[in-house]
Amino acid sequence: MCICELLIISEFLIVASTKLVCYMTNWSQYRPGNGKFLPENIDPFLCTHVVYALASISYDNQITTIELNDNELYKSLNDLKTVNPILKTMLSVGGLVNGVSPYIRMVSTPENRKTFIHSALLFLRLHEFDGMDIDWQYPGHNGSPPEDKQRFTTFLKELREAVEQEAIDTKKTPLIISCKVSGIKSTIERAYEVAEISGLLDFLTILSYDYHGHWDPMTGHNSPLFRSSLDTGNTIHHNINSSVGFWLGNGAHAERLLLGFPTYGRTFLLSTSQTGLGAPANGPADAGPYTREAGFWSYYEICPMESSVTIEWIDEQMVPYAVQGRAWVGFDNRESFAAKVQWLNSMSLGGASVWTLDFDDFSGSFCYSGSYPLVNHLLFIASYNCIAFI
Ligand SMILES: *[C@@H]1O[C@H](CO)[C@@H](O)[C@H](O)[C@H]1NC(C)=O
Ligand SMILES: CC(=O)N[C@H]1CO[C@H](CO)[C@@H](O)[C@@H]1O
Repeated sequence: MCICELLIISEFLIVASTKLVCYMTNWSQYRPGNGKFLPENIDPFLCTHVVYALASISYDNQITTIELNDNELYKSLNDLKTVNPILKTMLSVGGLVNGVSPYIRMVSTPENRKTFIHSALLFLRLHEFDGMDIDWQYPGHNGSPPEDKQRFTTFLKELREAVEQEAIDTKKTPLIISCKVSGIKSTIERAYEVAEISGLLDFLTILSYDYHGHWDPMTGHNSPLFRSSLDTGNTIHHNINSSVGFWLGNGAHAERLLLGFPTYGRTFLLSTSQTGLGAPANGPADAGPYTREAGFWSYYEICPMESSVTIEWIDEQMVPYAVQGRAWVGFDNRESFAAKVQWLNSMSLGGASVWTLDFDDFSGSFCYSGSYPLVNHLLFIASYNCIAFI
C-alpha cells in the first residue's frame, strides 16, 4: 500500500484524475420490491460523478424533464453533495421523441442550437448539476442526415464556447460536458469527427456493451474485452479492445476516454442442444422479474443463479456466461470487471463509466456480497492497481 500511496501522490501532481462515472435511470423508480431504485439508494462516496438519465429536448429546442417527479429526484440526487461535497452530478440529455432523436432538429439551425445551449446552461445551474452528458445515438443514423456528423461538431464547439463564457460571467467552475459515443467502427465513421469532438469534451464514455444480443442468430457476449476466434466479418470489431483502438487510432485522447462497464447481461433463447458461445439462438430469454424487459437481466437478477448453475469463462474474451435451461446470458461479474480495470489502466484511459447503479445489487439483498458488489469490486481492483478515482 505504501508504494500505491506514493504513486497516487505523484499521479495527482502529474496527470489528470481518473474518473468513476456512474449512471442512474429515471425509470428504475418503477421497479417492484427490492428492485425499486431512488437517489437515496446511491452511496455518495462510491463514484466521482453520478449521471441522471434522462432529460430530453422539447419541440421548441429547450432542455426539458420527462417524468412528473424529475424535479424532486434531481433535488434528492443533488442533496447527496451535502454528504460528499466533492461528488459531481450531471444530467444526461437524449432519448427518443416519437421514435427519433430530438438532437436532429436541435442541431439543424444556428438559432435552434443557441436556444438549446442557453436553456441547458440555465437549467443545469438552477438544479445544481455540475454538468451535462450528451446521449445521441447517433449523428448520421436513425433518421439523422449524413451532414449531422459536421453539425454535431459545430454544436459541441458552440456549447464549449458558451460553457466557458458562462463560467466567466458567473464566476463559477465551468460546467462539465461529456458524451456517450458508439464503440462500433462503422457507426463511429459515420457519426463523428473523432479528433475534433474529443478535443471539445471533458470526457467521452464509449458504449462498450451491447456488442451482441438477442437480435443475433447465435449467442455472443454483451461486452467482451477481446475478439473471439469465432468472430467473422464485422463482428471482429465487436469488442472493447477494437473499439478503444479505433478511437485512439483516429486521434482521441486516451485520458478523456472512459470505458463503459455494464452491470447487466444480455440474454438469448437457445434453439438447439448446443449451449456454448456461438450456439444457435432464437430471440431473448424471458424478462427478468424486476427489470421486466426481455433481452437483458440486471446483475442482481443474474447473481442468484451463480450458486445453482456453472458459470463458464470465455478465456479469449475475459468475460463469463451462464446457461439455465434454454436461457443463455453473457454478463459481467467481479472477475471480468477486474480484467477490464487492469486493461484500462494499461491503456492509460481516463476511467470507468458504469451503466447503471440500479442494475448492480445496490441494496445487497440479492447477491449476499454487500451493497454494490460490482462497483465496489471495480474500486477494490483499481486501488490494488494504484488507480485513484479523484
Ligand atoms: C487489440 O487491438 C490491437 C489493435 O488496436 C491489436 O493489435 C491486438 O492484437 C488486439 N489484441 C487482442 C488480444 O485481440
Ligand atoms: C418510466 C420511464 O421510462 N420514464 C422515462 C425516462 O426517460 C426515458 C428516456 O427519454 C423516457 O422514454 C421514459 O418515458
